[in-house]
Amino acid sequence: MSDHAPRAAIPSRSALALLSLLAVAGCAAQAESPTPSPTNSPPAAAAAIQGADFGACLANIRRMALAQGVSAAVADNAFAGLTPDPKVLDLDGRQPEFSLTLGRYLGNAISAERIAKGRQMLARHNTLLRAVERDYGVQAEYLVSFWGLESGYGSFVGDFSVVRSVATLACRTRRAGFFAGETVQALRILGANHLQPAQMKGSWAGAMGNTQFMPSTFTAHGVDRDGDGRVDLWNSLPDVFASSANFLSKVGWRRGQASHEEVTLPQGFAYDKIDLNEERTLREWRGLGVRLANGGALPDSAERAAIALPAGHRGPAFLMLPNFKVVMTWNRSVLYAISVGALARQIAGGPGLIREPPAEDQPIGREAALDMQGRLQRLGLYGEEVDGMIGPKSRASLRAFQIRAGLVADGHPSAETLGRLRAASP
Ligand SMILES: [Ca+2]
Repeated sequence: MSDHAPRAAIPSRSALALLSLLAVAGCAAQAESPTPSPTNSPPAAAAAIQGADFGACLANIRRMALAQGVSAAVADNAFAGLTPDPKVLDLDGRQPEFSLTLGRYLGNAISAERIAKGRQMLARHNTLLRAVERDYGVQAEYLVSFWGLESGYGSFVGDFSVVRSVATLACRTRRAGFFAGETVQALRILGANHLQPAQMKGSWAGAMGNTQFMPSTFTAHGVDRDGDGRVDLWNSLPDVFASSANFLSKVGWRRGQASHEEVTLPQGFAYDKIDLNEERTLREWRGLGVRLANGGALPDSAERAAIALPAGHRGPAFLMLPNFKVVMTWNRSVLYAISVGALARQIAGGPGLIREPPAEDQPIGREAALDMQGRLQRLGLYGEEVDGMIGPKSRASLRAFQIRAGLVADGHPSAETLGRLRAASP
């Protein structure tokens, strides 16, 4: 996942977070063309923050922090002897080489063990979870699901110094503006919650605690549920669940609703009606022959939703309900959002996927994506930049090719479609 504000969490280097990082490409493949990151500062703005050296950069951030009410004592204590962290820069420089398929992503995110532990946690913390659910309207199983996906129920929360990580990223990368802001927020957290910098641990990119909140999400949405006078996302489960629920409720969570439903599409379905931005009412989808995957009818409702086919027409189809978009505010990856809903459902005792992703689905690497775009371009079907990122324009071009070749026009770069494309455009 890339650093889209206002996302709650960005990747730690824990196993799942690595998965989430890899999902950036998956996200781009499923969702939208890679959005220009709002965190890339224009060069002049970055230079103004970064100054001549690390010390000058910290002095600039200190000035910003003091203007936002951080005390000089807190800033000086946090910045004393601070040096850039080379490990953070190394991890930041690594780019994902391929996007994960739905099958691989879900296999990594939702193990039998994670479901079992989630059910245990739901039972163990039931009173607290139900009280938070009552107050914020976010179902307990979703709170547990986010917790499981973000930190393995608190088992991996990151061991990097958050202040050092975000200051390093502010002072040594192109995302100076975003991470300078995160550094200021990290200092505010230290001051408001009476923490020592060494106690504030997180992922290499500054995501903290059981919820893996970035500092700005922490200050905007953190809740002191247990009433001890500080927000503690590392050790207090009341604070953890209430903060997650508060974030989700503020970005529009609809009380009691699921984030997605698995559906089936009828024979001969016009797959070109499907894209992440192609919303129709449930009534219209019902009229087009879409049914719940368990065989039930879709409700005759004016609620609008799009359908996702993250593994193409041979894989499962998902009706993305309004709460799906809320989950994508937390993390802008379609595969992450599907995982949150699928894990929540199973934690609550519901079924897994009814239709499994096709086993032969292969991840598309950057090289293969470049190759695909080049071939579509030579066929006159693709007029955009050949950039190795599969977004809506690439999918639309691939659909045009599939229609021409008599294939199902799902826009999915399956092995079959890519094989036909290679034959058609040597
Ligand atoms: Ca507290």
